[in-house]
Amino acid sequence: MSTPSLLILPGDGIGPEVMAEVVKIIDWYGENRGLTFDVTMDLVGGAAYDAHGVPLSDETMAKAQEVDAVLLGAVGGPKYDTLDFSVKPERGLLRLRKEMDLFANLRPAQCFDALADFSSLKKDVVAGLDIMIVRELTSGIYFGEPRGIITENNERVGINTQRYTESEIERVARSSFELAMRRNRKLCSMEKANVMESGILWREVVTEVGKDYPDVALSHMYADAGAMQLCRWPKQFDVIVTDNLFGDLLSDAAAMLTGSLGMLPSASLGAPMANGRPKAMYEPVHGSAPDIAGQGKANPIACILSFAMALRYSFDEGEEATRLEKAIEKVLADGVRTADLLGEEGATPVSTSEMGDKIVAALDA
Ligand code: GGG
Repeated sequence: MSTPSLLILPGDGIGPEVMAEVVKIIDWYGENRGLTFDVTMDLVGGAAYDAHGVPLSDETMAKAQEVDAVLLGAVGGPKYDTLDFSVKPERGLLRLRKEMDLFANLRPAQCFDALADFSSLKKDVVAGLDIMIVRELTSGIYFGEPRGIITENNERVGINTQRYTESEIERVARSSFELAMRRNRKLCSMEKANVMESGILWREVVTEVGKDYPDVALSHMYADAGAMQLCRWPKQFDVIVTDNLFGDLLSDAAAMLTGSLGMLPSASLGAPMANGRPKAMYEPVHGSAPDIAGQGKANPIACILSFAMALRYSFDEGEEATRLEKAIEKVLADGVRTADLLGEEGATPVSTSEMGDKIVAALDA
């Protein structure tokens, strides 16, 4: 088999810092497990805007379509706040998701034992938590037309449109049922069918797809009630499927059940390529965190866990993914913590790069 190809787009803010730690892990796999990757580094977001005047060049987009997987850090930052929306850093990320057609964004929220005490919730609420949120990623209010800021009756009006076709709902529902079949056969679909037309259609289509999966216990919840239940007793869920916007909000909330937003990885998957593997991009759920960028404070675990997801879903290296997850578990069990995993008066945190080094050392052990 030819060497698997990986396009790395570190992006902005803490993106390059956390990605530097993933590169150490990739090097470790090459040196110790004979697992080498054909790695290309490129620009996305504000970094691409600074270099090329666009948040994602056509050349980079073409590369992303060719490789076996894309690994992205984070995009955005206050420096770009006043730019026209068409060239904002986030548009680079949205273009990748849309043009690669990465419709199923898997966001696992798992609470490592060592962090169960640290979560903002009671230990029995989060200990052993292992849920999967599937966020639809290529449609909904992020992409619906019309959109824009217009002037009407002498005042400006901001417009976004929530729009879902049956086929868009159907394919993400089917992926979620398939996932549920490989897990605990339980799927909860979240929308706002009480107040939104798209929510009514969402519920109808998910119910219809569910008829093909009689072994999966399907439930429906309004997304606001789902947010409350996630905080109250998250272990009632296994797989959650929801739309683009609700998925973004619910997964950030779920991150805090694991201890920190710095712990949540993601895999954005599309249709299978010629080799049978899905088109894929992996990225931490967190953004560019400009407030701590360049200070060595960022937690690289979400980005490293995203690489573990790439090993599992794109490179058929499930055992190596588990090896990496166990190394992270060991480091956390040893009490190693970046600042986000310590309370205000906690012990001294390690830096981003020290956390990466500790994980490499745990892989060595
Ligand atoms: N690593 C994820 C990231 O950089 N997120 C920033 C962002 O622009 N997110 C848009 C969204 O997913 O809603």
